[in-house]
Amino acid sequence: MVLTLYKLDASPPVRAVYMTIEILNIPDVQYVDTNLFKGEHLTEQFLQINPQHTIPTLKDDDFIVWDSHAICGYLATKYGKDDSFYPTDLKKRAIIEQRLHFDSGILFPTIRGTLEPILFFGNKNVKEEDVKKINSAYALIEKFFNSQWIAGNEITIADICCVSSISTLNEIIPIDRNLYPNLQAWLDRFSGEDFYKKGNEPGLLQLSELLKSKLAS
Ligand SMILES: N[C@@H](CCC(=O)N[C@@H](CS)C(=O)NCC(=O)O)C(=O)O
Repeated sequence: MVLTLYKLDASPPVRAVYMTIEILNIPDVQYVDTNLFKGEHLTEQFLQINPQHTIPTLKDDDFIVWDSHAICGYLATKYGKDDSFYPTDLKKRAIIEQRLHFDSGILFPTIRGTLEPILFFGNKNVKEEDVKKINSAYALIEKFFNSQWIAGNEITIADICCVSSISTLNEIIPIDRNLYPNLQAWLDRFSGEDFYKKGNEPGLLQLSELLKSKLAS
């Protein structure tokens, strides 16, 4: 059985999958660079694999799935020693799904809407409307916390998917600790974790440096 992940290290949803792979200790994943800046996601070969032309995309033998949330759920279910990382309990699972949809529907579109004009179309600043969207996303998620992790007392795929996005937004508009103390405390909780250091920080740094260079050029 061979797992292949089509990826670009700087991509937030790819980093969510990296962290999931680290947490689950999945060995022998093959990584295939798919450079969006060179249009490698639009080749006939990649479109055969994923007609939506997004990364991350996972191939597990002849089974293919894309979207980080679906991939993390698949890997957690297949490789988790127990179900704590993606609980099957009805209500725990429902809260996790809500956080994942928040990531898909609010956090990631905010990142994409803010960064695409800068990284791909030559814009030289973060638009005021995007600053507002980012702060409004922070204000919403701040109210989600009633436990240590984002969907309960144990770390789940909801934390992993949301932190790849929130750590990215934090590079664009730093979180104001006074306004969003729960969010900042949650983000700080990851900094000592090996899976975060290996799975998120290198790609986050790449993206942050790319952003700075585009804004300065
Ligand atoms: N909801 C998707 C978003 C995936 C996505 O849009 N990835 C970006 C890179 S960060 C991409 O592949 N963009 C190329 C395209 O949409 O053509 C996920 O969580 O995987």
